[in-house]
Amino acid sequence: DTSRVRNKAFLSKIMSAEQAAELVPNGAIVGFSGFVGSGCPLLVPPKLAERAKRLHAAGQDFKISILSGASTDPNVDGVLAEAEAVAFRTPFFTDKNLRAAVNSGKTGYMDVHLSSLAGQVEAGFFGKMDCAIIEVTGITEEGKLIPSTSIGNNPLWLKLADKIILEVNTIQPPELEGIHDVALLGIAPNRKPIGINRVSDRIGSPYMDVDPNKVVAVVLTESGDRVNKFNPPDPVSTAIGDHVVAFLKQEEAAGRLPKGRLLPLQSGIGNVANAVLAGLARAGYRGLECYTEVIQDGLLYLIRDGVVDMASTATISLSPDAVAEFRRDVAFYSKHIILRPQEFSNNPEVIRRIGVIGMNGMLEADIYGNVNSTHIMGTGMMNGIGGSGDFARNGYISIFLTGSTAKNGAISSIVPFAAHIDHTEHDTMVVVTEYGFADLRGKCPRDRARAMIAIAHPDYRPMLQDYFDRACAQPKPGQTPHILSEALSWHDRYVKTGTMKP
Ligand code: 0RQ
Repeated sequence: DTSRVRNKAFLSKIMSAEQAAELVPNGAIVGFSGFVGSGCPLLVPPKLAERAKRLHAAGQDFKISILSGASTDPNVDGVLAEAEAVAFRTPFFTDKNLRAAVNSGKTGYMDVHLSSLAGQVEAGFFGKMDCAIIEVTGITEEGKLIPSTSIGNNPLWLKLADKIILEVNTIQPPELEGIHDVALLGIAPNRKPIGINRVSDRIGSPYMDVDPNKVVAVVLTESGDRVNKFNPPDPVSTAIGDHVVAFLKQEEAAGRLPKGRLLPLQSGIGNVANAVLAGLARAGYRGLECYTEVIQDGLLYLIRDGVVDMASTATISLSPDAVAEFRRDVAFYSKHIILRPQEFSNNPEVIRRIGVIGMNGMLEADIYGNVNSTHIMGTGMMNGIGGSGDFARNGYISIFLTGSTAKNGAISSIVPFAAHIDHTEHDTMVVVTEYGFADLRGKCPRDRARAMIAIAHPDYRPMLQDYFDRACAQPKPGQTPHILSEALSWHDRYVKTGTMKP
C-alpha cells in the first residue's frame, strides 16, 4: 500500500527491509525511532540481526551503536542483542536480552537523561551519526514526514544522519496527522527560550523535515506497536495511589497546590503509575493536565472520562484494548493530546517553569532520601534513569513510589544506604509506599530518616531504626549519620544469602 507515500520522489526509494538492512555499515552509529515500545521500526532491525548472524558465522564483524528515544521493541533491541550486534546503547532500554548483554559487559550502555541526549549528540559527544532508521505514518505531498506514535529524538536524527531509512507504517491511523508538535531545540550558544507556557501550547509543526537526498530507503510496513500488558491494580499499588491522593489533598488544603486543579502531572511507567492515576479518578478530580512523557492505558482512560483534559507526551504506549479505544475516536484524543520530541516533553526548563508534579517508580531509597532507580544491588542495570531525573530534579514537587519490599519480602525498598544513587536527597521531596508517604520537604537529614523509617515494611522498620539509632550514637555522628562499615551490609547479605533479613 503506497497511498501514504504522497510525494512521488520517495516512491522510487521503496525497497524490501532486507535490501535496506544491507545499507547499514558495520560499526555504524544508528539513530532509531522508538519510545517505550511505540513508533519503532519493526522490519529493518530483524533483517539487520539476520545479516549480523550471517556475517558472524562467516567470521566477520558486525556491530552497531543504537541511539533511540527510549525503550524500543523486542524486534529492535531484542533481536539485535540476541545476534550480538549491539556494541553500544543509549539512553534507555527494557529488553531482557539487551539487559543480559549489558550486565555481562558485552554491550556498553550509557545511562543518560532522556531530555539531554539530543543536545549531547548534536554537540558531537557521541561521534557522527551514520544512519537513522525511523518509523513514520506517512510522507506528505511536500515531502514532509508524519511522525508515528512517538517522536523521541527523530527530528534530530533526521537532521544529523548521513543515510536515512524510513519505515512507513500504514497500521497507525491516518488521523494521527496533526497530533504532533515538532521542533528542534538546537545547542548553546544558539538555544532559545521555549514558548511552552501551558500544557496545550504548540510551538512547532505537525511534521518532521527531511532532506530527500539523504533518504536511501523507504520500507512499507503494517505492524503494530509493542504489546504492553497491565495487571489490574493490586492492594499494594492501590494503597500507594491512595496515599498519593491523600498527599495531594493535604497540599491543596494547605494552599500549596491549586484546589481541584493541581499542577501538571507527570507519571512514570508501569503498574504503580497506572494505580496512582486510577486513584486520582476515584478522588473525583476533573479537568487535570499532564506534562508527561508516556501515555499508558490509565492516562488514556482518564482523558476519555474527562479527569484529564490535556496531556503533553513523548509517546502513546498502549495495551491492545486501549489501542482499540484510541482508534475508536482518534479525532477526540487528538484534541486532548500533544506528542512532542523528548527534548520538549522532558525539558527541565519547561518542567520547572510550569511546575510539574513528578511521580516516578524506583528500586530503592535510603533513609535520607537518596533514590536508586536503575541498579539492582548497586551493580546490575535494570532499565535506565529514563525521564525520572528530568522530572525529579525540576518538578514543583517530586514524588517517588515503590512497594515497601521486592522479591516476596526478601528485599527492603528502604535501606540504610542506596547502593546506587540516581536522584540525590536534594531532588527527592516525597516517598510513598503502601504504608504511607514520607514528606521530606523542609527537613534535616535526621528528620528525613524518621519519616522514611515510618513508611518501611514492618519487618524492616526495627532494623532501620536500630541502624539509625546506632549511627546517631557514634562519637562523631555528623550531619548525616551512617555506620560506614554497615551501610551496604543489607545488599551484601542479599547477594550472599538471598534475603536482606538476618
Ligand atoms: O522485577 O518483575 O523480576 O520481580 O524490579 O519492579 O515493583 O514492578 O516496579 O514496574 O514500578 O518498576 C524502578 C524499574 C520500577 C521503574 C523501576 C524489581 C521487582 C521487579 C520492577 P521482577 P516493580 P515498577 C518514565 C520514568 C526508571 C525510569 C523511570 C524504572 C522489577 O520505575 O525503570 O522512572 N524507573 N522513568 O522485583 C531489586 C529492589 C527492587 C527490585 C523492585 N529494591 N531491588 N529489584 N525490584 N525493587 C518513563 C521513561 O523514562 C521512559
